Amino acid sequence: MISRADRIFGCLIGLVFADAVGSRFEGVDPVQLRSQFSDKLSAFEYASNRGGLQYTDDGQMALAIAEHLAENTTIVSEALMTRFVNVYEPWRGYGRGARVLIEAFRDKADYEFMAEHLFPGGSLGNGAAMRSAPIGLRFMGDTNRILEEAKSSAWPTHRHELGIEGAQLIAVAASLAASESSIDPVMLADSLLPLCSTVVFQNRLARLREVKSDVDIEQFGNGIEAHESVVTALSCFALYPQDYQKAVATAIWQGGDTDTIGAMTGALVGAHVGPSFSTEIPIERLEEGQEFIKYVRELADRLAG
Ligand code: F2R
Ligand code: MG
Ligand code: MG
Repeated sequence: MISRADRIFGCLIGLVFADAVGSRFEGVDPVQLRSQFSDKLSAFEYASNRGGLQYTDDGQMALAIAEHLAENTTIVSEALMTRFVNVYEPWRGYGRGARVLIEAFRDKADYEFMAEHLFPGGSLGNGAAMRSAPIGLRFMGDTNRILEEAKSSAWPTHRHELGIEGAQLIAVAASLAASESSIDPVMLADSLLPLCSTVVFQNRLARLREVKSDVDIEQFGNGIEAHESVVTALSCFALYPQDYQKAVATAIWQGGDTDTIGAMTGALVGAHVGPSFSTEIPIERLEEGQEFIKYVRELADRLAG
């Protein structure tokens, strides 16, 4: 029996490690990536073991959401944005819109107007989805609540329906990952599809049902937009729900937004299997090593409590 705290720790450390490893290849063309390594596991192992491992905006914002939920019973969008501002380290590599909005909020500029109009209809980037998995574990099993909380978590930076729905899908998938004993493409698609209101995600989830091997994943994209990355990560998880290294290596092997597709995939596998995978990968190479792992462990315990 895997405890709730262990699943949260697995989710957070799985997200952060995959983000750090995937960031080594962010923006790389998959053809180029695949010409440099003999297979996906070699690429994963190479990136895991060379240089320092630092998380990017994905990890920074996901940890901020976990902290917010450890201290509050519900997500308050404005308070969450204040937290994003307080932890903001631009060198970690933020999305263009997210950076503008965080700085506008910090500087008391016309943030509300920008959040609505910086992009047509608001941002549909994957920045809300990359950070929403902890919400699924905090409100595990309560789908309506997860949908509502995920929307509140997206709102500070992502107001487009695709940006919000991406966050909702990853959060509900994290809840399923933690509560269901068996995951596969058909069950994941059938569980998520009825919750979707956008045709874009409905179409992609209908196709997720048919995924049988790695070659079927490429159709879902590797881009920075929510609809070009969220179902890609769901597919990697659904194909390898028990195997962290294979799932994350498959995500990174797609090229493009490798840190983010990796982070979403790693969070879901970690929620499903707990932290058992962490003995097989060098998590102590993350950030300041044992101190950081201890911090994430304590955060998971607080969130579970
Ligand atoms: N930004 C990056 N990586 C590139 C730079 C990293 C480099 N290593 C560095 O050091 O600088 N990665 C991170 O950004 C992604 C998440 O982005 P987020 O938070 O969603 O940002 P944003 O700007 O809101 O959306 C991303 C882009 O999507 C396009 N877009 C958004 N809404 C749109 C709309 N309504 N219409 C058309 N396009 C829209 C824009 O190009 C946005 O800039 C993650 O990959 C994270 O790792
Ligand atoms: Mg990133
Ligand atoms: Mg990214």
